[in-house]
Amino acid sequence: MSCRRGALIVLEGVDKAGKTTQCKKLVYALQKNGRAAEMMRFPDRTTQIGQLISSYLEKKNNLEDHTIHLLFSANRWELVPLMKKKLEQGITLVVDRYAFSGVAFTSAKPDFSLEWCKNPDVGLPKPDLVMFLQLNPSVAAERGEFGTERYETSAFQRSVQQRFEQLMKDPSVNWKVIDAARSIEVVHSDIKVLCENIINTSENLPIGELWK
Ligand code: ADP
Ligand code: 2DT
Repeated sequence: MSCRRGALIVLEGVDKAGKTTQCKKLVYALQKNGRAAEMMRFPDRTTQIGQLISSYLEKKNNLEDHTIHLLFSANRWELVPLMKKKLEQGITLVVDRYAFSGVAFTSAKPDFSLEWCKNPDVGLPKPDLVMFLQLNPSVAAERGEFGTERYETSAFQRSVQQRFEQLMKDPSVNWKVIDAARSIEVVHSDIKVLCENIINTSENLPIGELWK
């Protein structure tokens, strides 16, 4: 007898858009409604590859730009067997950043095309829903200072935002843009409705392949 699968739900957006806050609230709300749900985040800094990525982000090591891009992708691929297993067990996965961040951040660097950046992630489990938390950089700035990690500057974040906008033109991905300038609770209730719907509509569908 086949069990209904969980949904693969991704939250994307620039720094301080509220991704982590909303992922946690969503998982809690789904669980409270009796749904099996778990949070994941990329990069997953706990694996060996993840530790290499983490020291790169903390500027403790320097890696060549193509190399770090491929490591971010490898960090997703190494988690794919676990993700598939959980989805097949009926667990909904709420993921803080995915391949879209991978492409948006690397392609914001000079001389990287969107196409080259997408390639290593082609064939990953395709999210049933990708919510983009849209936030104006000036509002993001009011949410506190940038940290000290790599990429945490407003000029770089503006380029990342432009790359996300290009990625969102792709109709093969189920994008939903969420106005993240509203209160945490208002954003949460929008997200919850979208997710309850997608969990119901994807439970009998096979897991898709990203960008294929
Ligand atoms: P991200 O994961 O996108 O970087 P976070 O969820 O860590 O963002 O939130 C960044 C900061 O902004 C945190 O201090 C958080 O409490 C605050 N924050 C998140 N959502 C909102 C919101 N809708 N309105 C105001 N502040 C918010
Ligand atoms: P946080 O852990 O604060 O989300 O920061 N990034 C992320 C990439 O450059 N490529 C990727 O594939 C992913 C998933 C975005 C993580 C930083 O790493 C960037 C910010």
